[in-house]
Amino acid sequence: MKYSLFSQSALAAIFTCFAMRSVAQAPSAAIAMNQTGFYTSGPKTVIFLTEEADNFYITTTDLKDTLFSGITGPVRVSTLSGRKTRAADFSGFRQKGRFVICLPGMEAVRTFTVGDSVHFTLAAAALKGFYFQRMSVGLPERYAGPWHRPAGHPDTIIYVHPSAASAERPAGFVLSSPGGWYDAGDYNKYVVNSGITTGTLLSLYEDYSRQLLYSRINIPESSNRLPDLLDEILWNLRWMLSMQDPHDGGVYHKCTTAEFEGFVRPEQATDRRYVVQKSTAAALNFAAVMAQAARVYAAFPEQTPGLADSCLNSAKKAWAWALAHPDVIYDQGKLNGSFDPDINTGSYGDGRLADEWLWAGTELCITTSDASFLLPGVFPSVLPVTIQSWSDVQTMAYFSLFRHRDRLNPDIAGIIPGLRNRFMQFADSIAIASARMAFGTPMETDRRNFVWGSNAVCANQGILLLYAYQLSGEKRYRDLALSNLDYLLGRNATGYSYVTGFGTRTPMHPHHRPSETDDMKEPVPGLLVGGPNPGQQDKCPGYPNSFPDEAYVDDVCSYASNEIAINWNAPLVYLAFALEFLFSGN
Ligand code: 9MR
Ligand code: 9MR
Repeated sequence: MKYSLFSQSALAAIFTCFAMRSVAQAPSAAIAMNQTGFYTSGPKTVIFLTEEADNFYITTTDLKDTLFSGITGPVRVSTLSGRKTRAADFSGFRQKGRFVICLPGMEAVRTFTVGDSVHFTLAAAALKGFYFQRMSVGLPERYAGPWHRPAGHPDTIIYVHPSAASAERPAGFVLSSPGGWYDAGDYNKYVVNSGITTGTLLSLYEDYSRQLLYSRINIPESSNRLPDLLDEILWNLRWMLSMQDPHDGGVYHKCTTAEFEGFVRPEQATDRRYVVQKSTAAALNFAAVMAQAARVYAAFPEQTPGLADSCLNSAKKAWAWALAHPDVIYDQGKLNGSFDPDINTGSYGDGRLADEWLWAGTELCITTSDASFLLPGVFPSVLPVTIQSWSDVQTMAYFSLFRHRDRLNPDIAGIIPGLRNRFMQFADSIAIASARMAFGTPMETDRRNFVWGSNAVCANQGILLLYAYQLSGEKRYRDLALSNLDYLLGRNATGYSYVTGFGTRTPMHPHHRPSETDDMKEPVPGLLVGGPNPGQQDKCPGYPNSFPDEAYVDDVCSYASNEIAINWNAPLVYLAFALEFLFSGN
C-alpha cells in the first residue's frame, strides 16, 4: 500500500471499503452518478442519497490506495420529492483511469472512469440509434451486430386517406413513401416530429462540422465522401421529401397505420398504411428542415448533386402552401368524425403555430438572405424563450439566428442583441436555480420539465445552455450542460442511466417493438427512454411513486415513461457530441 494521502479517517475508510469488497463492483443505489464517465479536466460530482455522509474517498479499484479525500456538501432537500442528498465534488481529482468512490462506514461504493473522451462511444451509439430506426431496409449483421434484422415496412404502397384527398390524388390513390426512421417504439412516421429531430441533427452538424467531418459510426455509407451524420440525416430527409404533394406543395401530416400495430417484428408487420391530411404544422416543419438542409448539403455538391436545390425549392413550395392554408390544424378527433377509417396513432397535434411560422421563416431567411420570410406577427422579439420541443420550436429559430449572426441580412441582424439578452436571462435563471437542487442539475429546476419525454427536455435544456456558453464564453453554462448529461446517465433520483446499453443500471425493457420482439436479451443500444413522467398515462403497474423525477418504470408496458423516440435521441446526440468536442479538446 502507498500511504501518500493518508489521514486517520481515510484509513478507516479503506478498512470500510475492504469490508465492502464483495459489493464494490455491484451498483449501489445509495450513490447517483454518471455511469459512463468523467472528463479529466471537467467538473465531477456524484450524489449520495443520505444525510449522514460527511466525507468521501477515492481509491484504486483494489481499494488499496486512497488517492483523494473530500468533504461532502450540505444536505439538500429535493423540491420534487423531499429526498435528502449530499454532493461529492471531486473536480480537483484529475487522474485518468478507473477508480472507486466510497463513504466511510456506509454501504456506498461505486467504480467510475476518468478520461479525455469518455462520451464519444455514447455519442456515436446514440447516432447509430438512428440507423437502428431505419425503415424499409434490412440491417445486416456487419452494421447492426446481434440486432441485425430483415427489411420491414417497404412503404412503396401507401394509400391516400380520405382526409388527404385532392383532385390529383383522390382517396385510395397509391403513392410511395419509403425510408425514414420509425418515430419511436411504434412503426409510424410523423412529419412534425421528424421536423425537430432532423433540425436538431442538422444544427449539430452546422455547429460542429469541423469535428464531425470524419466521425464514423459503421453504417453502409461510412466509406462514402459524406460525413456519417449527414448520411444518416439523408435517410430521413429523402423520406420527408416524399411526403410533399408535388401538385400543390402541401405536406401530409403523417404516414401511418390506422391503429398502432401489435408487438410484431418489422418484417412481419403488414397493416395497410396511409398518408393522412395535409397540415400547416407539417408544411412549416418541412419548410424549416428543407431550408436548413439546403445550406448544409450545398457544401457537398459532388456527393449530393442537385439535393440542395431540391430542398430549397421544396421548402419554398411548402411555405407557399402554408401561407395559402394557414389554419389547417391537425385534430384527430375531428378528423375521425368526418372520415374513415379512424386514425388512432400518434397525433402530434399542435394548435398554436406562431413558433412554427417563426422557425420556418427564419431558416428560409437565413438560407436565402430574403428577410421577407420573417412575418411581422411572429418576429423573434415577440415570442418567448422556451426549451425546444416538438410542439414548441421558436428556440430552434433562435439557435440558427445565433449561429449565423455574423452573416445575417442587415434587415434582421438588428434583432440579435435584444434576443440575446432575453436568451441569456432565461439561461441565467436556470443556472442560478441549479445550484440549490438536490442532484445539482438544471433539469430539476422546474417541475414542469417532467412531462412525457422528460429526458428529452433535459437534453434540450442542455443544448440551450451550450448556446448560452457559445454566446457568452462563460464556462459555467457548459458545465451545467454537462450536469444534464450526468443526469441522463445516472445522476438522478432513480439511479438509472436512461440510455440503453450504457451504465450499470439501464433500461432492459423499453417500449420498443424491435427490441421487444427479437431474440436478444439486451435492447437495441444507444436509445434514450422517455424518463420520469408523473402523468403515468399508460397506467402501468410498477411505478414506484408519482414524484416528478421518480415516476419511471422499466417495463415494456410503460410507453409514457419507457418508450424511445427519435425526437428524444436527437438532443442526446447533440449534447453528447458537443460536450465531447468541448471537453476533449478535439
Ligand atoms: O405503442 C404505442 C406507443 O408508440 C404510443 O406512444 C402510445 C401512446 O399513443 O400508444 C402505444 O400503443 C398502445 C395503445 O395506445 C393502446 N393499446 C396498447 C398499445 C401498445 O401498448
Ligand atoms: O412525445 C409525445 C408526447 O409529447 C405526447 O404527450 C404523447 C401523447 O400524445 O405522444 C408522444 O409521442 C408519441 C407519438 O404520439 C407516437 N409515437 C411515440 C411517441 C413517443 O411516445
